[in-house]
Amino acid sequence: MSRLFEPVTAGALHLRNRIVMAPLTRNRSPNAVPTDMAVTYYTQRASAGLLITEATAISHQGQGYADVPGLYAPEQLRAWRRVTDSVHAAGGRIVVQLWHVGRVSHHELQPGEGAPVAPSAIAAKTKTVLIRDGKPVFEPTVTPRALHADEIAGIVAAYARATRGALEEAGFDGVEIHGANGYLVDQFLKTGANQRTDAYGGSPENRTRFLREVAHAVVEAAGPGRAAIRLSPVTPANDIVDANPQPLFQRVAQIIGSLPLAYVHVIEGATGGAREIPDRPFDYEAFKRTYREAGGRGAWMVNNGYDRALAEAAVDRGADLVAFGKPYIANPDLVRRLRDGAALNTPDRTTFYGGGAQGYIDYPVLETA
Ligand code: 8OZ
Repeated sequence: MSRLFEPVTAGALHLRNRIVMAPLTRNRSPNAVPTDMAVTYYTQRASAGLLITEATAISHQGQGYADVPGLYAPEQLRAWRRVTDSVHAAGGRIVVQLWHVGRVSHHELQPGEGAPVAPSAIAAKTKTVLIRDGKPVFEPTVTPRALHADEIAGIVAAYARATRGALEEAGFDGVEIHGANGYLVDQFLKTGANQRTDAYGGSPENRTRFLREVAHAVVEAAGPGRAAIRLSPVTPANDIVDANPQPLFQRVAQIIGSLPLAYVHVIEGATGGAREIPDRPFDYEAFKRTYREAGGRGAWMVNNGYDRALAEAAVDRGADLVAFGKPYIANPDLVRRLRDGAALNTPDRTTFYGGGAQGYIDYPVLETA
C-alpha cells in the first residue's frame, strides 16, 4: 500500500492519511456566515487526512468576494463550530484558512464602501466575484489605497484575533495563513505590488516584515504545531509578480523555519494551471532545504495539478502531504477513489462560485463494496 494512505503527523495534528483537501472558494456564505450546506459539504469530505477550509476573511476589510465566509463575528464562529463538530464526529481534521485580500477587492465589499487597502496604491489587473440575482458576475477589482504604517499593527492583531476565535470558539484544529495567490501577504512580499519606501518595502528583509509579523502573531495565538502557511513563490494569480523570487523566498524559508508550524503548503507554478512557468523558474528543493536548515520541522505540503501517480512520486521524494483542489470539488470520497484506482467525477465549473446545493453537496460517492 502506498504511503499516501498512511497516517502522518503535522505539528500537533495527527492525520489519518497524507491526502489533503485544498482550500476552495465557493461563494456560498451569505452575510459571511457558513450555512447548513457547508456542514454537509465538509463532512462529506472528512475522510481526507486534513480539510483546509475555503479562504475565510479575518475582518470585513479582508473580504474581496461576495458571499465568502468570515471569522470576525460571533455568528460566523458559531456557524463554523457546527462544521468542525460535524467533521470531528466523522473522524476528520479541519483547519481554517486566514484571509486578507488586500487590493483584490471592490468598494461594494468594503466597510463603508471605502477603497480596499494594500501595500501601495497599485491596482491589480484581475477580477473579483460579485453575486447578482444569485449568479456570479466577474468585475474588475478597484484601485486600493496604500496602508499607513500605523495601520499595520491593527491588521496583524486581526490575524491573531481570528486565530483565537478559530481555535477557542469555532473548534478548528489549526489555522493556515493565506500567504499565496496575490493577496495581502503576497502583495507585501512582491515587487509588483509593493513599492513602499518605509520599513515594509524595498529590500527582501523589509518586504518579508509583514509576513514575519503575521506569522509570529498567529503562532503565538495558536500555540505550537497548530499554525501553517500557504505560499506561491511564482504564481501569476491576481496579477502578482516579483522581480527576483528565489532569494526572496530563501528569506521567507528562514523566517518560517524558525517557527513551530504544523506545515508549509506550497503551490508549485501557476495556481490551478501550469506546474512550470517558462519565464518564472523556481527551485522548490532549495526553498525546502533552507526551511529545514533554519530548523523548520513542519510537514511539507505540495499542491497543484496532482493525481495519484504524481502524488506518490512526490511522497517518495520527501513530501509529507499532498493537497488536491478541483478533484475534491467533485469527489467527496477522493481518498477511497485514489486508493481503489476508481474513476473520478468531473467538476462542473459553472457551479464553482455561488449557487446552492447543485455542484456543491450533490456529487456522488462510490457505493460501498
Ligand atoms: C478562486 C476564486 C476566488 C478566490 C485563491 C482564495 O486563489 C482564492 C480564490 C480562488 O487563493
